[in-house]
Amino acid sequence: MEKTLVLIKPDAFSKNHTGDILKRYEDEGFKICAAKVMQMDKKTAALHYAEHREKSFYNDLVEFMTSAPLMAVVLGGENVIERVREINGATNPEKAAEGTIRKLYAENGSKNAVHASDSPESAKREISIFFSELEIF
Ligand code: 3AN
Repeated sequence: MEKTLVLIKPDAFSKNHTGDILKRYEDEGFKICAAKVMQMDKKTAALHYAEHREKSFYNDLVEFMTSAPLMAVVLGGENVIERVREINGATNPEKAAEGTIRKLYAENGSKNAVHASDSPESAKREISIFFSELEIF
């Protein structure tokens, strides 16, 4: 079964949107294979966002992602990587399609409610940052 990493980011998590967001994925038929509430440390955030290290928004992004608890989730299902990114919507909520999670819950292009892996390679790498094999069902 294909798997992807989703982070319900500190903005959505602190506003109690987690249940609604998970329901959305479950309603699409995806399985929750692993989940944990945690607060990312700087080292984990740096690993997770390594590809963005040179970007202008990198420091603010790490600051935000480590500022408060979030929920890390592994979702499984057919074509889950591509489908979850469609359900999440565009990075900038102003450009996100109606009914997408970011259209509903994102504050802006940074505090944008959810993260989801963008390729099989990213999914494998990102899942291993947050979960051990034994924690994934
Ligand atoms: P996505 O999460 O839609 O795949 P990426 O991978 O381009 O977007 O960016 C990773 C994260 O970096 C985004 N989820 C968002 O929090 C932040 N980000 C991306 N672009 C910007 C931007 N222009 N300004 C501020 N934060 C940004």
